[in-house]
Amino acid sequence: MQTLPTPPSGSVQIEDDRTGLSIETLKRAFLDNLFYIQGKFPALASKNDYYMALAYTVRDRLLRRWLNTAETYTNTQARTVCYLSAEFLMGPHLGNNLINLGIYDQINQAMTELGLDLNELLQQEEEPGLGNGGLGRLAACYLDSLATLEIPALGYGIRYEFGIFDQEIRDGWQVEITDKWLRYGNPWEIARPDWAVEVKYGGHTESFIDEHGNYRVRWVPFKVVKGLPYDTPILGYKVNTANTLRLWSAEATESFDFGAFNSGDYFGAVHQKSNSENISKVLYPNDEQYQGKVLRLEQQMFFVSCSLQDMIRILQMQNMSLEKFPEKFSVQLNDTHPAIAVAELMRLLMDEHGMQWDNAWNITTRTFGYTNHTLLPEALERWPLKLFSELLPRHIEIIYEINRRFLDDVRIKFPDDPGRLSRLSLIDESGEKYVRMANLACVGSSAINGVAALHSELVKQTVLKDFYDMYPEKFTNVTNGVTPRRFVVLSNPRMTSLITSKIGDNWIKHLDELRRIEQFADDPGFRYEFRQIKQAIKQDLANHIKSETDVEVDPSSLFDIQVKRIHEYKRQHLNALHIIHLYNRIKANPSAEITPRTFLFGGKAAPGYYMAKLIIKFINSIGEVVNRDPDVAGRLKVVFLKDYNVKFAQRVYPAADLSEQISTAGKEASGTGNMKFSMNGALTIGTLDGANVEIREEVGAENFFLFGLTTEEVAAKKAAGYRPIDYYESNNDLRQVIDRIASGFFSHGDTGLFRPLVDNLLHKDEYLLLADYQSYIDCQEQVSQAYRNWDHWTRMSILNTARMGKFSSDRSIRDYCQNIWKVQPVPIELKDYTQS
Ligand code: OAK
Repeated sequence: MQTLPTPPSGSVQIEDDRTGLSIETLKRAFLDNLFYIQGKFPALASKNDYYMALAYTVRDRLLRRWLNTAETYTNTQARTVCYLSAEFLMGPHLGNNLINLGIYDQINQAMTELGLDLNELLQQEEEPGLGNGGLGRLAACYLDSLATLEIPALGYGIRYEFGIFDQEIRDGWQVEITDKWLRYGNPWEIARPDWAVEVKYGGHTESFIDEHGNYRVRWVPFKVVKGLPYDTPILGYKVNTANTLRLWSAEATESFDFGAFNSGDYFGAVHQKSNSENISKVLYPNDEQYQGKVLRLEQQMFFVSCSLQDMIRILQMQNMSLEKFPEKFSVQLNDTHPAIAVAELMRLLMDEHGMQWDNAWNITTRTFGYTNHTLLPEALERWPLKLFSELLPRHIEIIYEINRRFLDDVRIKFPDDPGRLSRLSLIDESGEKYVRMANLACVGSSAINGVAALHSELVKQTVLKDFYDMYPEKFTNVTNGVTPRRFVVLSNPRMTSLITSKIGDNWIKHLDELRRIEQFADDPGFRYEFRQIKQAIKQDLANHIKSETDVEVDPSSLFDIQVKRIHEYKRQHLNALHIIHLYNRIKANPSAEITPRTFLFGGKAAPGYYMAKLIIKFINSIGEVVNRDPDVAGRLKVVFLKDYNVKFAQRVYPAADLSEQISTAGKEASGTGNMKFSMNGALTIGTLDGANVEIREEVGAENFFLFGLTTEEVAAKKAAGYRPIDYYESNNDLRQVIDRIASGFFSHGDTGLFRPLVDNLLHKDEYLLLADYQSYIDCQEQVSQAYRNWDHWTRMSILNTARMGKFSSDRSIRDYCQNIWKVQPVPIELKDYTQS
């Protein structure tokens, strides 16, 4: 074991300007950072300089907590959660840190006194968009809750140089722009070059017998890449705990390969360097769409190996034996992207640390938990065996051995069942051979969970059924949650103040306490204030829309919002069909009584997903016609807001009246946007899918607009040979809607543009839009009627907010801690270094 020098005693002197919270100190510290870090004086400073100076001022105030936390965890050898995720969609840090530090108001005042506008500075932050959507944002919410609950935790992922692309809309189409989020520097991270590690790829393996007579394997790689950790503090809400998000950046092992350089191969030397650095270059922008690219597998192996090596370093630094690995760490696999960790931990324990198979396997399986985030077959990761073996020759050997032993166990439990064996095998041998990552995750983990009650049941009945038969005890549910700090307190300060004025602020950490505002749902004064706040926020959003798109929307109209990734299963085009239905009604009868609505959409499409991109064009084309038709004026508006991201999400959720959660039943694993909307008082129109089911249970069926087929009905309809054309033929209204699209009405007479969409709906309709159409339209009519009764609508809205306690990510994290991770809080005492 590595012996480390005893650290020098004594403590750091931290100046008051780095910790002090008085307005005067904050102002002085801010100007100091502007001068000494940004190298600017006020007359020359840009908005970004001011943002950076403020960010450093806030970071200084985090550091003592961060270092105290690390010190406490080290001294107590605390059991730690390691959350392995290829994505962390953090969103802007500044506002969140102000909330969690409890200094939002002080900083606001300090900035005002300096003649600056805090809101403008908050808008200046370039958000780290290191994720695609739900899975990455969930990881970010979980880090917030882990810190708030004082649970020792590390988030491990990749420091992509380019995160999710920025979306522009040109002529109604999505255009992707690279996300250069690091271009002005990142004040929140600290590089830790001392803790860099190496990751191997390619080459071959050699076996040998060691000095104890044991069979051992040595891996001779083709290339080695260096992983450099960058740490970001994750502060909990009003606690001293500041955990760490550790993201790995890839570098060449030598910044120049001098061998190649001296032999005259200058190009080869530079090429090798840039090749290595490519590994952490860019986030793959596909959401729930598997792409078998070798660089993606390199990325997965990269962050997994770096992270596991880092855990071993931490264990050794704390003088703990490797045997203690599963007691020291509980490692959660966020979907199958990090599933290679099962084979990599085996390799590290056996090849690098001399452990025998049985012992290594016992440690490995006690360490991991696996969360499944989707049932979509196209998201299932399976690597072509050839590609996998070439890149990871040692891992494939280990996987074969895991498989051999596992299939022996299967044979004992299920004799004479070759079909089952081939379905459970880690290797798919039905045609071209593949390595099945979900199977590896299931065999190598002691717990497997879905992300909502319905989803966890479906996991057991469908994708992982054979594993459920084999290991029923491993399966459990943890319903997703979202952090109320970012998505209520920071996003909706006005509603936060109103609630706090009635019930105090305990609810921010104990969201169940929101129930206490139920008693005010019938109080006319409270209703009035609640509604006024919603109106004011809608006005703000309307101003924003006007400045972004030049479209005027009426803030007293019903704000009907669907923001999420664009995907056929999420059915943004069903929403669009409803808009056309309303439009047709007005055209047929210009004096028809229609509740005025503003339809807002936002979301990115995977760059290679043709149908999703066509749906964006479709929505924009409808908007173009509807927004300028004088017959419709004042009643319908359609806006697609570009570049939906966390920063924008925070503006949108509080402004919604109606939240569209309309996926085909059985397709949306959970959804988390549904929770954010409802917490902010929006009513949901939704199917019985994902967490909608539980949201409806909590808020009450009478406060939720339900429509559509159930999962069982969807399955039955498909099994019976679903024919969408029958719906088209038998429903006049639907036929008129589809015919309008097909006629070229929304495409300047071009009947070809939306043909693929129409043909798909009429002849395939995998996601059953036509089967759910009438139910959706009828339900939307109920929404329109309900919105006419302002008072009752506000009551329902208040009850939605009041009953969302279950969906705090604090509850999810408590569930994980109790049922899966078996980890306890470790409170952090704030040491005052300045006193010693
Ligand atoms: C992305 C890539 C591969 C597999 C799953 C995803 C993903 O983002 N899934 C989403 O995860 C969210 C968090 O659990 C859920 O709320 C969404 O329903 C699910 O689609």
